Amino acid sequence: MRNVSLTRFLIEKEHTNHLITGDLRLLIEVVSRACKAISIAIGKGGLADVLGGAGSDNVQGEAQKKLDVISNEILLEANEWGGHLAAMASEEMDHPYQIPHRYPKGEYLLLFDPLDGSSNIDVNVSVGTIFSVLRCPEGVEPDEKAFLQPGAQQVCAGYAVYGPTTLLVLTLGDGVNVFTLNRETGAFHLTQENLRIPADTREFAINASNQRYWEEPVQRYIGELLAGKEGPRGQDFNMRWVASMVADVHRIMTRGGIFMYPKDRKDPGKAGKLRLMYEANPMAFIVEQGGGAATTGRERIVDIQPTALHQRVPVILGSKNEVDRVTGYHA
Ligand code: AHM
Ligand code: MG
Repeated sequence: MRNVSLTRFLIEKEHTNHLITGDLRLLIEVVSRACKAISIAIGKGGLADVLGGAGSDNVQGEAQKKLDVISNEILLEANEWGGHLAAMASEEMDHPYQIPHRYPKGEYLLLFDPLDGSSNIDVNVSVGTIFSVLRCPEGVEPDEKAFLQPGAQQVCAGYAVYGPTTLLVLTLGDGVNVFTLNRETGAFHLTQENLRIPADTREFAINASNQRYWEEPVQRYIGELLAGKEGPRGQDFNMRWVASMVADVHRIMTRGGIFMYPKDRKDPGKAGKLRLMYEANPMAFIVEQGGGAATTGRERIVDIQPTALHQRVPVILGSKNEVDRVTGYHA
């Protein structure tokens, strides 16, 4: 493969393909630098006293880890002064973050889950950052309402995985590309082009401890997979659950599979566990760009008209034929 840095890749997308604006290129570069800084902070672990809880809760009432707060601050500080953003929103902040008056403003809205899977941090298992980019409608104040656009309007989405290697997986709406951080030079380099998810799979990911709360279509689907060779599918299936969405999705991007955090009856006030705007939408965009599918069981995730910044949705994504099958069971 030709040796292409993220910088060169983005410049070619801007000048040769005219796919992105200079501001969007700057935005992605800045986010990638923030991910590098987060990767370094995570890598220090116990040496820098960054593990453990922060002693605070986020807007969804979940206990924040120190690294949740650190990662959120890294992303805010990196992105606030460059003039490419109108506002930012994060899993860790109740309301959108407005660009301080002393800095220029741009046309994009950036949303992120700064450290996804952070319950895995203290046990040294992969975590990641998920982000989504929208355009702020012209002449509109970048308040919470401006963010409430269907995922189909994303202009870019990506995630970083902080695992044995640090990866940045990116879509600009023309396929999915993977960049690996060279820890010696500090640059991201293109290592996989145009990732494609196999349409069929024998691997599924779901938190089976919630089984008693699942709805009928999911009970049926998982029951059939578990029945294996002797069941209606006539073949055995394998199961994986990292409990870091970035790691589970990245496995699916690499070798196929289906990931489900479906609607369940555990908490009638919640439609699912994962958040639409900065988890489900960016991952759905990436998975669809890789030839996979992403639905709630009832509709395509990126078609949902959001009603709140932190709203939750059921998520079923991955290999197309399996996602279509479960979605069909809901019909
Ligand atoms: P987080 O954003 O607070 O880390 O929560 C999201 C995570 C996902 O990464 C993962 O798929 C899921 O929660 C795991 O949930 P569970 O602990 O119920 O298995
Ligand atoms: Mg998350």
